[in-house]
Order: sequence, then structure tokens, then C-alpha cells
Amino acid sequence: MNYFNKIDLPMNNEMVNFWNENGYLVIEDFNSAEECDKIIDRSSYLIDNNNLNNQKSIFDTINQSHNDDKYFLDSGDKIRFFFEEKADLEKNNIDKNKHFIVNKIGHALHDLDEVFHEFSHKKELQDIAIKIGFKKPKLLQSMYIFKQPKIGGEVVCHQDSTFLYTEPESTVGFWFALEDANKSNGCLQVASGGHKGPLRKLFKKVDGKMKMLDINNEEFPETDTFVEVKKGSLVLLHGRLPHYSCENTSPNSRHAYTIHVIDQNNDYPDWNWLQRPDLPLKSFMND
Ligand SMILES: O=C(O)CCC(=O)C(=O)O
Repeated sequence: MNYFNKIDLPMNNEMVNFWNENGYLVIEDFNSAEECDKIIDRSSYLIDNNNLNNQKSIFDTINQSHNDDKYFLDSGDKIRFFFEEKADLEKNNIDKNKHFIVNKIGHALHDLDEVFHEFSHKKELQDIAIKIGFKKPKLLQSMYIFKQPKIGGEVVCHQDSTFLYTEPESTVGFWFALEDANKSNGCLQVASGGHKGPLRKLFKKVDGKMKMLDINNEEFPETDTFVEVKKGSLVLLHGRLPHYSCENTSPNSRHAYTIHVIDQNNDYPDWNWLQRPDLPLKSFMND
């Protein structure tokens, strides 16, 4: 497996070819340990400074329990907190263990929080986006993913264009390792080259209700690559690439931050779950 490094930037032909062939790309040392620690601390601050007891929304990709969940469906232009499926959500436990039961924070951290804003807007990211084919890259959503020790939930195999769809497709995930991610704490697993296959499902609003529609019955290829990465690495994920991460049963967390980018030249249908009526999309350069 080829990993590249920040010193290889701007992206060279070898990197672009790897991306085109495999549908993912790893750039090690993209962020410094200090940059990672700054947003780890900020996630902790956000948990401390929000009342987690006024909602009990679980993020569970196996049962898709968030499909009818207004708190989730309205979160595209907000900062909201989603719990691990295996968390004990009794009030006392939420108060006592709140740092160990949140599955993720989403979905507009990159716009609404100054520390995440700084982390998310960099010229190097804009340059990468242009090199992999974007004309007008715009940041659509961000998520802070905790993959908590012992109870960090599985993320079932999926393609990101299922959830964030443009016509033609353009979604790419920029996934930042804030801590080492490895087989034991639930690193990403990808089906390399699987982005060349069809899009299988669409998460689409039909008659005011979110539905998961099958649009192609071809099975996902087996994931064949464990993307074990060090803290500070950036992993790019093509919107059609089947990817997955297993439960984290280890004693170590696996924090990551991810931004999903679309091309503003492409149509973003209003049946997508994520809508941001009052929050215009911005690029990595903040324009
Ligand atoms: O971090 C993970 O385990 C999964 C992330 C993911 O699927 C995504 O960002 O699209």
C-alpha cells in the first residue's frame, strides 16, 4: 500500500494516479500533533458546554435509527451531539460519563465553531481538491467521530454519495486522523478500486420522509485494505468508494474529523437529507 506525505504536496502525478486507481489516498503528517490536539480539546469543550440531557439521539448505522429523527435530520446547519448505540443514556450516566458516550458531533462544525473553522480552511486542502478534479469545491458537512473505547459503534459498509448526492456525483470525504487508527481500535477499511462500481443506494426524501432506496443490486466488493494511519494523516475517500469501520472493542479511542466536499457546479437536489437553508456553502479558502 502506498502512503504519501505532506512533503509530497502539491499532489504529483503518482498521487493523482493512485487516487484514480484506488478511490482513496493517504497523506501522512498532513496535520501536526498540536493541530490535532487543539480540535480534540475543542470537542471536549463542546461536550462540556452543551446540555446533552435535552436529547437522546443515537447514531447507529446498523439499524439506521436516525432516519426518522428530527434532531438528526435538522442538524445540517447546526452543531449537534449523537450518542453511541451501546451507551447508557440515564441522566446520571450522561452527566458522569459524557466524554465517553458521544458517537459523533455534526454537521456544521466547520462553519459554526471558530477552532474547527481554522482546522477546516486551508489552501493545501483547496489545492488537493482541485488536483482531484473539483472545479468549485464547497464544504457541505463536517463530523467529529469519537469511536469511543469499548463501545465505539461499527459503521456499516457504504458509499458517501448515497448520503450526499450531487448530479453528476462529486462527493469526496476528507478524513483526518486525530489519533492513531489501527485494526484494534476500528480503523477505516476500504474496497480499493471499488469506486469504479455503481452507486448502490440513495438516501432520499420521498413524500416528506427519508427512504433508503436500492438503485443497483450489485453486491459491494469485500473491503480488502485496512487503512491503518498515524495521528495527523489525511485520508481522501471517493464518494463511490465502499468503506467500513468495525466496532471499537479496544480500550483506546479513535478520534477522527471528517469533511465532505461537493462541487458547486453540480446540482445538489433538495431531496438530500442535509439542507442548509440559511448557511451558504464555502470553499476551503472561505469564499
Ligand atoms: O470514521 C469512520 O469510522 C467512518 C467514517 C465514514 O464513513 C465517513 O466519514 O464517510
